[in-house]
Amino acid sequence: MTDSLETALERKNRMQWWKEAKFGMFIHWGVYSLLGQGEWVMYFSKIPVKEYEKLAAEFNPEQFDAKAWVACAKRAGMKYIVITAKHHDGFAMYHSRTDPFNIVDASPFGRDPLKELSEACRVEGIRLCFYYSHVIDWHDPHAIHDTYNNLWDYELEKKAFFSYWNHKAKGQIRELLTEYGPIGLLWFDTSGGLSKKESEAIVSMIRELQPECLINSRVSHWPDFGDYQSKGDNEIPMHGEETREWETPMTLNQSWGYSTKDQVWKSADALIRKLVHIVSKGGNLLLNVGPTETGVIPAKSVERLEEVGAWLERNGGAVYGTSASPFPYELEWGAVTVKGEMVYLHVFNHYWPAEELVLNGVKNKVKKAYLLADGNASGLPVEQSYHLETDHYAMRIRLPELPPEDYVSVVALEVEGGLEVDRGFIQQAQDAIKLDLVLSEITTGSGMNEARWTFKAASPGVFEVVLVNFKKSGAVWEKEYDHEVTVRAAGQTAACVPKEDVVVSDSISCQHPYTEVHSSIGRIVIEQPGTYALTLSTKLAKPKPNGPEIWQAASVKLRSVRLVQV
Ligand code: JFZ
Repeated sequence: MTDSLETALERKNRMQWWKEAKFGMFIHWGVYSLLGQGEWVMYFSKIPVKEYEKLAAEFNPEQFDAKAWVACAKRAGMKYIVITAKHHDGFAMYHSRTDPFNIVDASPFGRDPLKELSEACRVEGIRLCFYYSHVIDWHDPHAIHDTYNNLWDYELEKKAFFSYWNHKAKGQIRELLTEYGPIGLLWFDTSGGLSKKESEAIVSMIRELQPECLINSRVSHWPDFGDYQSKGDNEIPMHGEETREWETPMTLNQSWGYSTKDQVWKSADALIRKLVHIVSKGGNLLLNVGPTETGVIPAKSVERLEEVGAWLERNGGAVYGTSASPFPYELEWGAVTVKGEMVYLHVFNHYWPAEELVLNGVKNKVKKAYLLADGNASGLPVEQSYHLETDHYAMRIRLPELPPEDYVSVVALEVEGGLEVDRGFIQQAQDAIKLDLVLSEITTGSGMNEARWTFKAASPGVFEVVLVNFKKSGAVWEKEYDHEVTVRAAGQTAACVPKEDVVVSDSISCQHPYTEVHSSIGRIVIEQPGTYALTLSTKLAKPKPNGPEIWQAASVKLRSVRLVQV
């Protein structure tokens, strides 16, 4: 049965465990770990298949311990594991009878690590899932991708796609779904060039073999196929960018497969902030480890995962099983998650306010506020008010002088009837007015597009108009911003050719290979509190394209306009 035939309820039920889980472990592990240069080494170094097979014959990860890996994931607070069953190099990390290029038949290891992981996951109640590179395969002479093929051993003209597709690809997917117990999800990848018909064939086979197994968007032809969207690597979407379930696949450093050189590790602080930020936007975090050639998860990865897990041990109730923040913008001081009548304010410690936290737009009564760390004991004073003339709901929560937690401290609110907020773009106290592009009304013109928002200013004053872009490493800024950008609001105009005025080093929603860049467009004065329109004219105000990848791979991505009170 293909996806088009099933009901929304069937899909919702299948997704339930994944939506509640929020946090999973990604594992990139293979023969490439021997070289310590990441999982694309065969492609970048054009290693001939015969040479790569000799490398496989040296692969003997004798320190591999499935129970230890599952225990690491569990201590980290992760609820599922997605491991590379076969990456682009074509080497199967399990005993495949479809193709002899696998860890049992083509390496001295002789064991089936996925079988051992399957048992360890079953015992610990962790869902086992598989990554499978279904289109790219640099070992097989007939695999064809629209961009990344092994043309140093093989000639494109001599490739016969279906002899790969109907044998190795479909055969191995069948093996993974019939020999390793219940599989939580199949994580397909880089499907460029796969036809809709063949994508549907894979989906039908999966639904037939394991109807409960989830499928990610990279099976291809999303959103016609797939249960949820895998964003681009390390990509966190803007508010409102996703209308379906989604996840951010994220590296702990900047590599997926084991890399001896890459020591650019995200701190535990950054990881916990990014986790709650992603969950507050309604997504899952799939956080990666790249085990070594001996089968060990790098110590720096384990250290960070243990810190994240310790925090989740105390604060997981504000993460697992929660829903997204109803505010349609990021909050400078942290993130909001919701579960029934409970609202969790995840305050980043470096924004812990001197006296009180202000959160505007909460319409209903807060029955009780307390620090999650103290349990129901602390009882924090809450003041709520409504200002008729500006239709503005204000709330102030008095906090202790110091945050109780490491990195992120959670303020729990019990809200009568569940949280209701002003869903407009309102001014938060310590915060800029943030207008995400995907929540604007975009009219496309000949080249220049126009994005339009309405926002509510509570406190008049002078506002810096700031453009927020994510710039991909290697992108040429001037090539994208080769034109004047115009912002109009409150009867005033600010215009300039945007420059890379500020590069934000610790952005909450931007990761390698992008950096967050702020550009000042000028200033506007808001004389009176009230509701205003803002229009932004620029070539980069493009409506979200249909194919997810195009959006994710843009060299400069316009994210939002911010009005920062000066
Ligand atoms: C792919 C793989 O090529 C890579 O080795 C790793 O497994 C990663 C998780 O997935 O890389 C991608 C695929 C898609 C995007 C970016 C990197 N994208 O859509 O932006």
